[in-house]
Amino acid sequence: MEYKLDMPSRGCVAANYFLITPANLVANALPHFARTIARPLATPRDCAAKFAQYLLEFEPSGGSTRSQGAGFENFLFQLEGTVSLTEQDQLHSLGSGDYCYLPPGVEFSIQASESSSAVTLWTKRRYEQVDGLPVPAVSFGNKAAAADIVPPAPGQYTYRELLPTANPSYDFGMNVLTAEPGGSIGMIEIHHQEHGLLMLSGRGLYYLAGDFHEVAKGDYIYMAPYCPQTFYAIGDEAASYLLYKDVNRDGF
Ligand code: UGY
Ligand code: MN
Repeated sequence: MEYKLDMPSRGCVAANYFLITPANLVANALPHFARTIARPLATPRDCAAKFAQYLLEFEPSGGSTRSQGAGFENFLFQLEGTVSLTEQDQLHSLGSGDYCYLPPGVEFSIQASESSSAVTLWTKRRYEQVDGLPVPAVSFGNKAAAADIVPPAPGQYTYRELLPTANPSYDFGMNVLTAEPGGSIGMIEIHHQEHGLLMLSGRGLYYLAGDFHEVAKGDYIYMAPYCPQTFYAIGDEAASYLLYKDVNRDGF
């Protein structure tokens, strides 16, 4: 008897990319996080990724019970709600759109408030030190405060840099790319860097290594090095995504 799968999903895994939609996400736990659902997105487990990204979904008062991030540089981006983040005995509050970069050697603890849940995107990677360059400093910001940058033609979008990657001390960037409906990257990129991409708003068509995928808020895409890629915004609101990209290193 033929079994008909009654659960259509846009999620897929291909040779040099994968797409995970909200319908594909399963709940996981990470050590020393209480009342927290951790959802690994990219990790080095089954792809070339030299970084990892996790969605952390905190219940009220949920969060880490010990400091986190030892041995890595870490980037926290606040998607929903508010969390308290402690680093080097300093207490900070992260609300929607706030972010924080922590260099290797600076651990953190994170906790949602007693009254509401929160969602944070955690990115971590092993820092690639370069002789003669200092390690970046701790920094905080909000995506609304970053300046819009207009890329050269043929790009029909704008982007905001959350980390100043013109500074070669940084080995990755986190950019928010925004395109109005009809806007696009304007070319098929092929590059040695990898990407982790979280759709923040709107809809679009993602071209990945010969395939087209319709994407929307909440979708996650991992793109391996050299994955051909481009994006077209569709629908009736601006599409935007948060994009991890390794930068400033020679690939060895
Ligand atoms: O900078 C980039 O690599 C970026 N434009 N790629 C992308 O959005 N897929
Ligand atoms: Mn790219």
